[in-house]
Amino acid sequence: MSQLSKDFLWGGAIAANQAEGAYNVGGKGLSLMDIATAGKKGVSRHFTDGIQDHVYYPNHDGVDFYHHYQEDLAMCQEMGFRCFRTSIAWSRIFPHGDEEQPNEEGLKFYDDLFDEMLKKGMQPVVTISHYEMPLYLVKHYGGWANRKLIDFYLHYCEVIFDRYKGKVKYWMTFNEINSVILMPEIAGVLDRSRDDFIERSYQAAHHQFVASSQAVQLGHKIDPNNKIGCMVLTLVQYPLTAKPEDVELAEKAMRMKTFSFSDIQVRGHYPHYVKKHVERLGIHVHMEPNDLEDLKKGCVDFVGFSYYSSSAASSDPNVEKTGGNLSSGVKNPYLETSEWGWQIDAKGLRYILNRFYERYEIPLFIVENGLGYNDQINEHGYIEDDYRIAYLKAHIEEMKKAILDDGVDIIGYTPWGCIDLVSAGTGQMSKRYGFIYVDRDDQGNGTMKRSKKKSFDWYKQVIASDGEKL
Ligand code: BGP
Repeated sequence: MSQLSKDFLWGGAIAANQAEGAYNVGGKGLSLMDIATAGKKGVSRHFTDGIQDHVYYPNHDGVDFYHHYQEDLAMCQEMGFRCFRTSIAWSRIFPHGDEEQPNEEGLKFYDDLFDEMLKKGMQPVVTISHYEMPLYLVKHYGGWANRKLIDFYLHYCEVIFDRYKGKVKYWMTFNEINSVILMPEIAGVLDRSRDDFIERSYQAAHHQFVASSQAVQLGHKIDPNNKIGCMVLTLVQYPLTAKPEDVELAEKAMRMKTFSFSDIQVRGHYPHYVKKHVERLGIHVHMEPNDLEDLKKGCVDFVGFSYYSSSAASSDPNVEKTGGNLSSGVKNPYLETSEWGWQIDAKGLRYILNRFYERYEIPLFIVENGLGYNDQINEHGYIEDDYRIAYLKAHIEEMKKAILDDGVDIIGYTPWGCIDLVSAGTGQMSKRYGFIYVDRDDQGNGTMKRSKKKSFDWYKQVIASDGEKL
């Protein structure tokens, strides 16, 4: 038997700032991402102070999910989605982030969106903050380095937990929480030239951990049915050779870049190796008396994570480095590489699923996985994305082995960018992930018309057969 259970949550994932567009509609304030995705470098470019009039920002329009969601969800329903992952744009609910009263128009938008999902048989899976903190909090408070952010975030959480009670059950507190250290700008910690940049980044991380643990407690109090997870970017690294130094380096990278974040959120305390690391950095992270108690009380219910690629670790400084999602590993000669230099490794998914599960023994949720590709339309106006089908098929096969052969408990699978959207890393449309094509290019031309790629019908049969027909 190679079918998965009927309640396995097959679906897809997007994020507000990369899909919704309508960046200044409905009372929405500016978010940090509204000034960060212009040009070719996406989130890694320098953050400007505000909108530059002469620059085109692809995510200001996104794929206009804000106005197209009914049509988009109808297509997802046709594929048989049982869940749909998106995020709430914090700045739609609190345009500045520090207000007392929420913006009713923003709340109403997500009410309608979640109602539409439920009507179409999809469980909403909601990321509370997917890189989209209000810009005002960055400019006036210094982002997450400021402790006040905990209260603002908690107030936001309280409002949305109350409002969407009974509609949303699955939540994640911060998208790829490791980005707070790997790319602190995403948490509003700016200015790398300052001496205290690293200290502020670790302080910001501590604040996010405390905020997440308080949000978990609050979410459970408001609705005991809520399932609240962390969301970690998995940076799988293998030793390049069997040389003990390489093994040691790979293990260290796994610990520091991936497990340190999930360890804190799942186990509720700072692990010994993180304490040592902070000590070695010679920085001081300020903690309030109840912080450690909060971490303990606010352990997450599941581990949500993204997985795209893996890399290798080598003690040889001359070995070629590889690209990847905030990865700093070296090239693995046994793997193929995507157009953007991300190494493709389906077996790495089974590996990380097993590592997580043996470590924590709580349910896992694969909330991002997929292949970014510059799709070309053929002479019949169709996209034959066999490369995407091959990528997803191989990953689903490994996921199935983890479930059926290894006994790992997995809630669901939501491939990233199920509808084409603006890439976070490049800030452009041309790095596409979708089953659904959106007619929009990097310069902002196109009708926004939706159409099915070949992978659309393929994924539909995967879901209809409970993962049997790949
Ligand atoms: C993850 C982010 C997503 C998404 C994805 C793909 O890090 O959570 O927002 O963008 O990576 O990355 P990219 O858009 O750079 O191809």
